[in-house]
Amino acid sequence: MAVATIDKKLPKDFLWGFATAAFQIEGSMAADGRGPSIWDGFAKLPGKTQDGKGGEVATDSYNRWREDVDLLASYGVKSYRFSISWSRIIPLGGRDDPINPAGIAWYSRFIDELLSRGITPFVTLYHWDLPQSLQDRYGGWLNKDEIVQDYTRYAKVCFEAFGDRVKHWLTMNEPWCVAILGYGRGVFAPGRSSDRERSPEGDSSTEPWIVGHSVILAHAHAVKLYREEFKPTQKGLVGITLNGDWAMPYDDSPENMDAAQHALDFAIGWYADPIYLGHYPPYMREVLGARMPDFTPEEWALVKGSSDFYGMNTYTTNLCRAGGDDEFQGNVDYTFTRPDGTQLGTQAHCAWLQDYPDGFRSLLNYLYKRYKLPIYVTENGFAVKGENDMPIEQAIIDTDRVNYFTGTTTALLGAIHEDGVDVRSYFPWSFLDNFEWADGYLTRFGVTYVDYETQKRYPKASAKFLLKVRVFVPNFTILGFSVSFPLYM
Ligand code: PNW
Repeated sequence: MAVATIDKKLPKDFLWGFATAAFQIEGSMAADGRGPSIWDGFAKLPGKTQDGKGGEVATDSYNRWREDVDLLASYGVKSYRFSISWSRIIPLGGRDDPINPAGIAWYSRFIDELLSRGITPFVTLYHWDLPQSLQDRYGGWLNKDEIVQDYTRYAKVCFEAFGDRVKHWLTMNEPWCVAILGYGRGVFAPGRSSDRERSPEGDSSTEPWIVGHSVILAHAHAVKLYREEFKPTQKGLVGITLNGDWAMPYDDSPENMDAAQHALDFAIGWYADPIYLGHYPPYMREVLGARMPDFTPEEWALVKGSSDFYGMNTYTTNLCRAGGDDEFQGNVDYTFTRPDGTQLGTQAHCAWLQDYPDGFRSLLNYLYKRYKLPIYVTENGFAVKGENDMPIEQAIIDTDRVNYFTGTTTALLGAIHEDGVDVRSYFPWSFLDNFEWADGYLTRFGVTYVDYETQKRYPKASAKFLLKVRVFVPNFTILGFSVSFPLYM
C-alpha cells in the first residue's frame, strides 16, 4: 500500500525547546542581592492569586539549575527559552542604580552550562517582573520617558554581559498582558484598574493604551541600541514576542467576519502593526479616538522594522461575534460554543483555553502573510483540567496535553511543509509546572510535573511525546494521498 516514505522532518537549525520565565520558576527572591519586583508584593496581597501563594519558592530553579539543565538535555532540546530577572541584574532597576555582579554571575554560569550541553539560550529580557522601585518612583510603564531610559540601560547591561554567548533576544514578553491584565483588568501586577473593588487607583480607559505605547517604544530603543552597538560584533537576532490567539468568525455573516479581524487588530495588530508595518490599526483609532497615543515621526522611524522576526505566543482560538462591549477585545464577543451548540475543542483548566489545532495553523499563515518575516513560536501549551487535584501517577499521564501537542505539532509541520510558512522555532509552554500568575500553583502548564512539597520533577507523557516528535516525524504517501503524523509510540 505505502508507495513512498518521505521523512517530514523539522528544518535544519530549527530551534526546538521549552519555555519558562524567571519569576515563575526561580524562587530565592532575596538571594544574592536581588531587589523586589512588582510581582513580589502583588502576589501576596489578599485575593490576588487563587491559592494565596507567590514566587518565594516557585520551582526553586535558582538552586536546582543543574538538575533542570540535565532534565532539559534528557528531553532532547536544541534550545531553551528563559527570562532574565531585571531585579537580579539592577536591583533598583534605574539607569543610575548599581549593577549587581552576583546576578550577572548567576545567569552567566547558567548560560555557560546550557551551551556546554549544546543548548542554545533564547533569552527574554522582560517577562513582567518590573523592579518595584521603578513602579514606586514614577509609575513604571505609565511614564514613557523614564521607563524607556531605564529599560534601555538594563538591556544594554544584558547585551554587554551575555551577548557574546546569547544570539537570540526577546525584548518583551506579551505586551498585551502587561497593559490589559496589569492596567486594564487589574488581575496582574501592578493590578491597576478602574474597578475600585480591585484597585484604589487606576483608569482602565486610558492607562492600558499608554502602557502599550511605552512598551513598544522601550522595545524599539533597545533594538536600536543592539543593532548599532552590539549586532556588528555579536551578530545575534533581536525581536519581540506577542501573545495572540486565532480569531474565527462565529458564522459567515459579514459583521462577524469583521469582528474576527477587529479581534486580531486589538490583540495582535496593536503591537505588530506598528512594529512591522509602521502604523496603529485604523480600527483601534476608530474605537479609542484620542485615548490612543501617537508616536512622533522620529519615534515611528524607530518603531517600524524594530523586530528581526515575528515572535508568536499562542494557545487557542476564539469564535468572534460582533456587538461585544469589552474594549480590550475590540468590542468583540468571544465564545468557544459553535452556533450548533458544540464546543470548539477540549476545555483546559483555565477558562480562556480550548484545544483547536487548526487555529494554530491558520494563525501561522495569517501572520506570515501579513508581516512577512520568519516566525519563532515562543510559547504554546495546555493546562489539563483538574491536574492539580490528581495523584502524581495520574497527573503525569496527561492525555489531553499529548492530544494538544499532537494537534499543534501536526499543524506546525503542515504550515511549514505544505503552506510554506517560514517557522524557525517551537517552544512549548512550559518546561516545568510553575507559578501561573493569578492562578498561583493550581494551574499546571508543564510537561514536567513538579511536586511542590519535595520539588521533585516527574516527566509527563507529553514530555516523552514531544521528544519523539523532535526526533522523527514520518510522512507516508498512500495511493497518492499524503499522510503525516508525529510518531510517538
Ligand atoms: C502567557 N490570557 O500568559 C505567559 O507568557 C506565560 O508567562 C504564562 O504562564 C502562559 O502564557 C500561560 O498562561 C498568558 O488570559 C496569560 O489569554 C493569560 C492569557 C494569555 C497568556
